[in-house]
Amino acid sequence: MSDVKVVISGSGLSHPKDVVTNEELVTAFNEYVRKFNEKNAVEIAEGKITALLPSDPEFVVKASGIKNRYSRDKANMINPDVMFEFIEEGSDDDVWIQAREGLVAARQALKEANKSPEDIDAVIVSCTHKQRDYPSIAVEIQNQLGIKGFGFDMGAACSSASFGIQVAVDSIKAGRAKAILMITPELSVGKTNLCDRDSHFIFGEATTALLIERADECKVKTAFEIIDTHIITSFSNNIRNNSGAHDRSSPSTFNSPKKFFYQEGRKVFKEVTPMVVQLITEQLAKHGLKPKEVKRYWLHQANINMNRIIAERLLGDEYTLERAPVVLDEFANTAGAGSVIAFHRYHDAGIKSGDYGVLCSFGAGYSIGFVLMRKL
Ligand code: CO8
Repeated sequence: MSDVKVVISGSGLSHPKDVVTNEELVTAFNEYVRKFNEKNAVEIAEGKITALLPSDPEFVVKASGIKNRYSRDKANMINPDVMFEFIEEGSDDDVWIQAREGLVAARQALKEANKSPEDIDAVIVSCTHKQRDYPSIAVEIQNQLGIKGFGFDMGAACSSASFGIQVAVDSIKAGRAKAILMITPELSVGKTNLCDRDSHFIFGEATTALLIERADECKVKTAFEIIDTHIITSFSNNIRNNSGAHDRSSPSTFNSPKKFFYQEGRKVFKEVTPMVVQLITEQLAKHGLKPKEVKRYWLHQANINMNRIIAERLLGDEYTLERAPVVLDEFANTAGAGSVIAFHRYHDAGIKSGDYGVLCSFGAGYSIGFVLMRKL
């Protein structure tokens, strides 16, 4: 690989305006449960159907750190007779919501980097779910911004952003682009089973954008040089979603709960936590760095207890929320966008020139992505 230096010179964040609190979500869920149990009282008494158990806002905060999430369709999300978020597709001539959110975040990133669309050669959309198969969301955003060059969609579930960063860095180092917008527009609620007690509270919606470019093209002094990226995957069924190309061709699975996100949350917690600590520690060692020498960790935002354990193992007695900030309380789990939201919100205060930061995401696959940066 060439010795071209690559930086992140801008970031952006957009999200729907409606906030759904745990209390609102749980009230709707519990009313859904009450109605379900009432409707199926006879079968439940005969042991043919298992009664549903209620959810609890205190459990949600304690088990996950989540207090609120942003929604695009709050009314239906907390309507016990609907329990779903509807998003209008629009006509083929409209710019669809995933691209519109991406445009908002992308324009913020361009502004922070003091760049215009003419300076950009490529758009990568890397996220968990696409609103449609094609034309790709990236090409739609590219078209709206008037960017020449190329755009494509990719994804690695919760690790989508860090995997997207690696692809962008590699493309720039290979000379295929000077500057790339890497966008993570997550529409997670559509794949959240709001009738499932174990997971109804987990996800919220947000979109992030990063402007990644050659250091010698960078116009701002506040950028972060990307020193290293590393991605790994290891197959696991513990986080899964069986929706895909054959959704409409199999009546037997059409309404299956497996078309939504489902997981063995405890197993994920136990298995992924040590993998993340090991990967970060090993990658830092390759650069002669100890975990405590990293000023800030922008970790994937799935679970506050998981993040605390990872950060405590890395930072020991130096662990504070300032060193590994959390945005779960406001956003919930926003899949691939979480670590970039943490970066976007917490990359200025307390970080000076020369300081190291690590962005690390982890999730379904399993997939883990590591990005080591140093502030210019
Ligand atoms: N209310 C009240 N009680 C509950 C609830 C609830 N809603 N849910 C479970 N309980 C009860 C259980 O019944 C259990 O009771 P008992 O002890 O009597 O059996 C008790 O609470 C404990 O249950 P759990 O063991 O399941 O609870 P945990 O403490 O493990 O917390 C979590 C559950 C929060 C799910 C936790 O395991 C977790 O967050 N794990 C990490 C998972 C993770 O990081 N997953 C990554 C997912 S994101 C990702 O990879 C991207 C995927 C793509 C995005 C898709 C977008 C839709």
